[in-house]
Amino acid sequence: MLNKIYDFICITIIVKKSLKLNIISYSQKLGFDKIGFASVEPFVEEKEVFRKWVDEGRHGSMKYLERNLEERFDPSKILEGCKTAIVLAVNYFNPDKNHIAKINSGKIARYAWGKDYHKIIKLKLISLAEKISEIFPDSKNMTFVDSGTLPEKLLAVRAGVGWQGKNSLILTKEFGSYVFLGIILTTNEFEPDEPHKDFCGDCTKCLDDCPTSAIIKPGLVDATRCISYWTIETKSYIEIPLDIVNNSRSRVFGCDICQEVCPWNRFAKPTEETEFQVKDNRTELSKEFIQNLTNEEFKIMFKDRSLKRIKLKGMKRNVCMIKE
Ligand code: B12
Ligand code: SF4
Ligand code: SF4
Repeated sequence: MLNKIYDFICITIIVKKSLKLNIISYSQKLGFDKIGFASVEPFVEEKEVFRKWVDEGRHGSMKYLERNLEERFDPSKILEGCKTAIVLAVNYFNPDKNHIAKINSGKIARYAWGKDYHKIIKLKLISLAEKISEIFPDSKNMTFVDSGTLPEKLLAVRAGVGWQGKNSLILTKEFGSYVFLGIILTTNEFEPDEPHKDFCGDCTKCLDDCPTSAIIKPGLVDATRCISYWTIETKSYIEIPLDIVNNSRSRVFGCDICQEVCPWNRFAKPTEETEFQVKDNRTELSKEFIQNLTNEEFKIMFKDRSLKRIKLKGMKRNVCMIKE
């Protein structure tokens, strides 16, 4: 009798492992570069760090971050019966020799060189979620990318996808920090992976080199001091503060400085995702080009790119960031 129970347990473990491998291999077929599985216990301490960050107003005008605090740090409150968070990462790195923009030109952050990642990652996540439903017909699955709903970076660390660097971003040994994250919450239980170890060591390069001192302590960014926030998240009629403009290093849309200085990004490899290849060779935009751009041209040119988010008005406002 005991032997039979033992055999049953062994078979169950083997079947579970092989189904997990099945999901991993399907994720690779879809073009995900990394995958990890995390349990979904609430993040208790991190919730308090986040609450304080919001209370101090460091989220600026991103009001969506004030909502649903309890759900955000407890995935089972978002998906009833949730057992696992599957964390996916896609490398989006494109090499570029000119980190410094040409005179009278503004740099676009790397994440916006190809097509808008939100749609591309979402479609991949949906395909993977469908595969999970096929294998586990009783499971419920939800997909997330860059949503206000979940702490994607904390889940990525717990799932062993990467560690949270002092610049607050997820770093991977294979691709550095130029990876997008996507999450699937599922009611199916998968064996969790080991959380990722921290490999920042004594390095403080990102803290030292952030031009606006936005990294207020290791792992925590004050959005209201961050160039990325000012050039992407704020309404076009809001003037960018002078001390941010004066230290802009000609970043006209987003900012990559705390990633460009990171030693781990020496290991970044070009992305294999065709949708993230550089479009029209536009990694920077000249002041003159932006000033002469019409609404129609802007709409056509940036139709499927992240830049369209700020509209032409936002782009023209951001011209103040371009140094002569
Ligand atoms: C709001 C937001 C922003 C804001 C605020 C950024 C920030 N760092 O908080 C702004 C607009 C500034 C921004 C900018 C960028 N963003 Co953004 N952003 C988000 C979003 C939606 C939420 C992040 C958040 O919750 N911030 C609030 C702070 C308080 O939370 P936190 O950073 O996780 O901080 C926790 C840790 O500090 C931890 N903690 C506590 N103590 C300690 C101690 C140590 C040592 C450590 C390491 C951690 C730690 O607890 C905190 C609270 O939970 C996420 C998607 C998501 N849902 O997670 C994308 C996301 C983080 N963004 C992303 C990207 C690509 C960017 C940019 C690179 C874009 C660009 N090139 O301009 C920049 C990078 C700027 C930077 N250095 O962070 C990617 C990052 C991918 C990656 N490899 O990590 C994400 C994950 C979107 C995605 N799905 O891919 N972003
Ligand atoms: S994105 Fe730029 S401004 Fe924001 S923390 Fe990094 S280096 Fe500083
Ligand atoms: S620059 Fe140094 S401290 Fe900052 S994220 Fe990279 S390794 Fe960590």
